[in-house]
Amino acid sequence: MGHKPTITDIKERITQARSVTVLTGAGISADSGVPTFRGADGLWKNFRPEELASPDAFERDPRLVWEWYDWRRELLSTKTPNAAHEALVELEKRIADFWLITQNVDGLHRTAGSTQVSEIHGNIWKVRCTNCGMVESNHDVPIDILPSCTSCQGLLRPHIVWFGESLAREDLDASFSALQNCELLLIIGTSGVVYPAASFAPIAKEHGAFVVELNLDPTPNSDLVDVSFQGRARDIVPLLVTSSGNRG
Ligand code: BJW
Ligand code: ZN
Repeated sequence: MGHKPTITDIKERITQARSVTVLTGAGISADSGVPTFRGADGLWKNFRPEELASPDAFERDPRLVWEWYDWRRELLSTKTPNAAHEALVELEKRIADFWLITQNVDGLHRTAGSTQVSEIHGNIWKVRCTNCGMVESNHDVPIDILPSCTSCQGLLRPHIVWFGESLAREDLDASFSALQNCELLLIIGTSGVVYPAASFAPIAKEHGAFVVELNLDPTPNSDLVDVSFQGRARDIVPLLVTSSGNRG
């Protein structure tokens, strides 16, 4: 029935909404110059994911895994949030009931100023002791390889959720609550293949949310969502969510 909703239609819906949840992936940071995971120049290109982003890989060769993370931290240290990150900060201020779920570990949402956010795959600027479990911020570039715990000398690992590891209970609880209670879910720049985040669109849909997807390309979720826009995050997100997006 009717035409495909336009960006202006969705902007209107978002303006009217009391509760909005946003799910982001690597595509939103691509516009800050951060490589994605599965793109042509993605981070996995020269490695299979299970070779680096798994507990087994770290046990087998912690030095190799830390070198990969050190390289990514160095790359990230030069990157800053873009207009899409900034638009979501404005949205958080405007919407009474707002939650941002990000799969990104780069911390750019918090750097931009978002506070109501679950970093469900962790944060590359935090380390965790494999012996005593202590978590702390670490911004060293380069980082000492292999880094060790200041309180027990145990081996530190990135505070990141690897394949086969469970997400933190509190992040899952916050995410499910936000997905089940939102009027509108906005999904930005994720390929939608990694679980549990890949199930978030169907969960919100089942609970009655209007689901909007924004990606450069179609995804496995494109048929399920209410409307799918193709474009770059930094161009489209400001049009969808900011008051200044009205003009022009
Ligand atoms: C743009 C753009 C622009 C580009 N503008 N868009 C079968 C069923 C269910 C589950 C499983 C299963 N088999 C295995 C599993 C479990 C596994 C899983 O899902 N595997 C799949 C690959 C099948 N999941 C897990 O293990 C999770 N844990 C878990 O399930 O625990 C319970 C359990 C335990 C044991 C057994 C079974 C269950 C944990 C997953 C953690 C994933 N972590 C990673 C790596 C972190 C390491 C690190 O960063 O250092 O997180 S994987 C990697 O993918 C990273 C990302 O957060 C995540 C998602 O990627 P994302 O963000 O979607 O990026 P891309 O690159 O894939 O896509 C970018 C998109 O942007 C593209 O679509 C572009 O088009 C678009 N784009 N530029 C707009 N400018
Ligand atoms: Zn320790």
